[in-house]
Amino acid sequence: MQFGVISLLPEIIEPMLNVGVVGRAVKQQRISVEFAQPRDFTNDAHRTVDDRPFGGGPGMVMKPEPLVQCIASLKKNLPAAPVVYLSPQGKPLRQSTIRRWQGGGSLILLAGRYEGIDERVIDTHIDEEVSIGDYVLSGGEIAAMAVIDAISRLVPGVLGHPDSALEDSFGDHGLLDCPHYTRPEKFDEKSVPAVLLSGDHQAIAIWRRKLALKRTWERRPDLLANATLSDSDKQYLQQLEAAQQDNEPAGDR
Ligand code: 9WO
Repeated sequence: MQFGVISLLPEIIEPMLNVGVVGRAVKQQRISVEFAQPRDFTNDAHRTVDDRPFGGGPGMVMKPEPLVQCIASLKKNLPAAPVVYLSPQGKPLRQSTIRRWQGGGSLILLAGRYEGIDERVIDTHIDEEVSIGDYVLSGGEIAAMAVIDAISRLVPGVLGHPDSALEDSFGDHGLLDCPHYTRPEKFDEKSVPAVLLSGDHQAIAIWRRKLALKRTWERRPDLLANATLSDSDKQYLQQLEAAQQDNEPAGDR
């Protein structure tokens, strides 16, 4: 997977390329990251990349010319890469988008600063504008890092266990993950659910599926609309709905 990243502050992103899952992927040459610096595409002595907003108001806007030249420069090596702008105004990022981008093999990420970028860059040079959540950061770098991390762990060979990328939250079924436990068996007066110690692999799989469904139903019911559900999954969800209608205390479900 080849990434191009446009940023005024690549120093924010660089450390992640040396550590953890992403660091290993870089060292194994399964991913690469090429940076483009907008200041390198200015002509004035001050290397100006921002300017005052037309119409007035506070803050500064990133000038279009250096950004468009950064995109063109990265496209020399990544001609087929979609160009993604990270912003709170973007469409919510989902695991399905991450999978699609990974499948494409290359991606250009534009991390903005200040109050944003000139809208005409978005109109004609950005393929997708995406948000990683409904909050405002001081720049797009942390959002770009989230995208690089999420894609990298899907690249073949990057994770040790080939199934571990598929089996977690959103992996194949589009549900939240079930709870996890490790030793000790008793901690803070709380025991590990007995089924997990039973050695009955089928009972464990059923228990995990139910807890994934219950959590998703409780915390993120919006995800159920697009989840892959079997008939017994649907039956269990109807059970949860019925119990709620009967006003059963949540702890009894
Ligand atoms: C700054 C600002 C200051 C005063 C009034 C309104 C304001 N809006 C912004 C703003 O949105 N700045 C952005 C900073 C411009 C684009 C890059 N920045 C950014 C990206 N902040 N947060 C993101 C982001 C990206 C993806 N998902 C969530 C947040």
